[in-house]
Amino acid sequence: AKQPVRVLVTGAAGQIGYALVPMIARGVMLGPDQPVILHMLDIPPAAESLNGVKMELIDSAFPLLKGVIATTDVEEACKDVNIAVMVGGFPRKEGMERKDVMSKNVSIYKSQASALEKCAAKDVKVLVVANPANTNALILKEFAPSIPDKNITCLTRLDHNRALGQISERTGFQVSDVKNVIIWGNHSSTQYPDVNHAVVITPKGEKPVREVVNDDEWLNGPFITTVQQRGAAIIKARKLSSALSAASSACDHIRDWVLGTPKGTWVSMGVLSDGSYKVPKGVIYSFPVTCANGEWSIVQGLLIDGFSRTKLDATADELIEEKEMAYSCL
Ligand code: NAX
Repeated sequence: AKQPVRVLVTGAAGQIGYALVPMIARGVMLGPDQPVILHMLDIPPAAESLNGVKMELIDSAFPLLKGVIATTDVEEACKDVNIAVMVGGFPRKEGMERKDVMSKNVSIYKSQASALEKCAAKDVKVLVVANPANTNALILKEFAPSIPDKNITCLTRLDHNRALGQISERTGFQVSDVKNVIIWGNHSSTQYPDVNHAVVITPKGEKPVREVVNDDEWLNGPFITTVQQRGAAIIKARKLSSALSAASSACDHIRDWVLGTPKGTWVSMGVLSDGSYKVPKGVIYSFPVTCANGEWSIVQGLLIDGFSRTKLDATADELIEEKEMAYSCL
């Protein structure tokens, strides 16, 4: 039998946490034959609620779940974890300046980075979900220098999946037959959902999304804004932000990273830029990646046209600005 994998979820008493922990315990993240031990962290005001989540996990009698730790102690939560999904953060409240939210999250990510550095498994894989996700991941990287840069990522898979969903809805093809969209850049409204290399698997073979959709005006306009603004549309409809889709996408992100992407398929992940596609180095930027043997690599050699170039640069500019703002909060 396989040894259990220890998975940390921070902010586990929150909305996404509540959707995510049962998925992990059912094997959605790491596979149906991989036992797990869940480490759940939240802050003291949420301790009672966190304990309620633990009670429900016990009551679910998940066969793969070999243990549950629910704690408000960061170091206890991080102890020996192999996977860390960072969902906890400080939300933007009405009337708050961006800088104030940034400052709160910088201090959270700085201290949680130190705890991971000190207590987690040396090869821990980290996924930051909490916003501003790219910049929180960058701060985490800065303050956990012994964790390899390649092991620190942020979530843009939800945006990627939203793009697949929109193409599927528009064309009538199954979402599982649409692949290789790309989310470039920041997990924010400046992200660039790019379909220039995306394909649909049709009964007559793979066809470019542009050919199947056959409406560049829609692809260059409403498609992009719908994906960029989807989070706001969910809030409007549900009066709450995306939770089950965020949790599901976080599972997709880790599963593909650990178990590999299917041949001929790439996904989007926020990773440290190495300068590929003339993206400035030193920001966490969403790229198309393939994964094998537990490592991601940026897909190389894709053609970037003028329209795309402007959009890749605009979202990079925003990330540089966020980075400067974050550093000014340190
Ligand atoms: P909730 O407010 O429901 O839950 C957040 C939880 O984090 C709360 O239980 C809170 O007590 C806890 N928390 C706060 N500070 C903490 C700390 N220092 N350590 C541990 N836990 C702490 O928010 P939810 O809807 O679950 O969203 C969580 C985060 O995901 C938010 O930052 C949100 O903006 C972000 N999102 C990111 C997405 C992405 O694609 N990257 C999409 C969904 C989501 O909007």
